[in-house]
Formats: sequence, structure tokens, C-alpha cells
Amino acid sequence: KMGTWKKLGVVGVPVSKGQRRDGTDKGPKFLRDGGLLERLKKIGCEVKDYGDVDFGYIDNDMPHEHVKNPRNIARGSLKTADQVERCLRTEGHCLAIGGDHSMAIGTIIGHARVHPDMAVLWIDAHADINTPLTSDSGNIHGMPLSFVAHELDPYVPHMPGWDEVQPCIGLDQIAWIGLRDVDPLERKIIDKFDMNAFSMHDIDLHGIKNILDMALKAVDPEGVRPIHVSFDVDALDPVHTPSTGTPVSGGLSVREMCYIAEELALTGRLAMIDVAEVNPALGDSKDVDVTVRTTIDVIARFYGQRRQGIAPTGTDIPQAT
Ligand code: EXY
Ligand code: MN
Ligand code: MN
Ligand code: MN
Repeated sequence: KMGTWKKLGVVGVPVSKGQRRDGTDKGPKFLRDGGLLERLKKIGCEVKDYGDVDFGYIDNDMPHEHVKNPRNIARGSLKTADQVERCLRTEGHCLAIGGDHSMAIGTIIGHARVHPDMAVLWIDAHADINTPLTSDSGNIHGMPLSFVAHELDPYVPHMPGWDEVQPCIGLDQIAWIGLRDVDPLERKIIDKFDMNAFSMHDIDLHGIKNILDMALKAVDPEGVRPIHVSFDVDALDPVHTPSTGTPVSGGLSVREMCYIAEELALTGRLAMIDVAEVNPALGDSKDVDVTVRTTIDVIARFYGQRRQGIAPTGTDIPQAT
């Protein structure tokens, strides 16, 4: 035992209707079966499993214009928000395992009920800030940030089932790391609102240490805010996480991701982590295996597992007699 790092609750968010492919609904199961909870317990976490949010999809969810599955995503997001809020109030920290990235609509709304001042670090190849009107695909996993940001409310049309899904944070509370596939109108939003967007280009230019410092300084200048990490596994290079629906080459190395996770753990202010876009239905069994293993390795580093090693408390070096 290495001394309790922290108490946390795990919430499974088995959503797949935020994009076209089946499989992300099995993400929570594969992460659990891959030994995630045991791993966290082994490094000293006190883990409570809240099970999976019951998505229980309703039928006849006709697209709104070209936006797919609007009612199911709205419904599931509100259920997710309730479960996340309960988990945060009881455990003080929530790890949400998805699920496509539409899961973050619910996790951010739930988190904002507890910590409206949170800072959001969105680690992703994609910006996920399309509105229903700027999206080409109609896939809601490319839109979650547009639904949670106050400033974008005037740009988001009303959709059936969405009355209770209301914005809860400001755009200045969000910073991206890892961008390399940003749609033209997403870039327009980033520029118009002078948002904190750090792309792979910026990482090449400044190095991961400076970029993480800049991102944290942008969303949390005083170093006092609770931090919400929304980790899309496609932020990593597809050689590390091939089983994901929208891979983009030239991504973060495992080393860069480990650095981010270890540094954020050291802030002591991590309040909530989302893990999105693991899709065990994509690729062969080796792809799935490396995706699940790498994802669990990264998660463990957010919870205190360090590459430098951790000395046990209360156990000394055995003396030779
Ligand atoms: N920007 C594209 C779209 O809106 O469809 C691709 C979005 C992919 C989203 C992945 C989860 O990060
Ligand atoms: Mn994403
Ligand atoms: Mn992505
Ligand atoms: Mn509105």
C-alpha cells in the first residue's frame, strides 16, 4: 500500500449515439474488465463503483435537421449529470468512463452544479465545439462544448428534448490541448471568442511542459480552481489508441500524456476526469488490447502513479540480519 491517494467514484457512461459507430457503449465494460478499478485500488485509491448510467434508448428519435439522436442524447446527458452530481457530492471526485464524447455534456453539467468555477482541460485531437448549425456530420460528439458554454447559447437552436440542457460555464473556463483536426467554423468560434486552444503545432513549438503551464495559466491563473479533465483517447497518437472512431495521425505520445497526467495529479485539484471514445468494436484484438491498456495506464497517472516510482509509507528497507 502506498497510502490513500484519494477517494473517488467511478461512473460508466455507455453512450454511442453521439456518433455513427456501435462500440463506444462497451467502453466502460472493457475498461472495467481490463482491470481499471483494481489498478486504482492497488495504487491506494478508495474506489466506489456507481455502475453505468442507464441510457435505455427510446425509439423514434428522428434527426432534428441533420442532428442525429437528439432526444436520446439529451435524455442520457441529464441522467449522466444527476449521477455525476451525486458522485461528486458523496465522494468528492468522479471518474466518468465512456462512451463517445457526447458524454461530456452530462459530466460538465453535473460537475458545474457542484463547482461552477471549474477549469476544463479538453485533451483531444478535435475541438468538439461545433453547434448543430456548424456541424457537417450531425454527430453530437463533435458538439458537446457548444451546449455547455453560455456565450454560444445564441448560436444553438432549440431541439426536441433539450429544454433542460442549459449552458453552465464560460468559454474562458475551457482550454484545449492536442488539437489537430479542427473544422473551419470551429476555428471561427475559437478566434471570435479568443479561446485557449493549444494544437499539436503549439506543442511542437513550445514543448509539452510550457503548453501545460500556458493552458493552466489561461483557465486557472490563481491556481485555485477545481479541474475537470475531458480526455478523449484520440488525443493520443493512433499507434497507442487505435480502437477509436475518429483517429488522427500525429498525436500526443504516451510520454507527453503521462507528463500531463502526473503534473495535473500534483496540483491536488483534479475534481473530475472523463475518458471518452474508447471503441472496442474497432480494430483487431491487439488494437483493442493496446487501447485499453494504454488508457488505463494514463488514468492511473492521473491518480498518483508516477514514473519515478513511489516509496511506501510505513515500510522500511528490509535489513539483512
Ligand atoms: N469535427 C468533426 C465533427 O464535428 O463531426 C469530427 C468530430 C470528432 C469528435 C471526436 C470525439 O472527438
Ligand atoms: Mn472528443
Ligand atoms: Mn476526438
Ligand atoms: Mn437556450
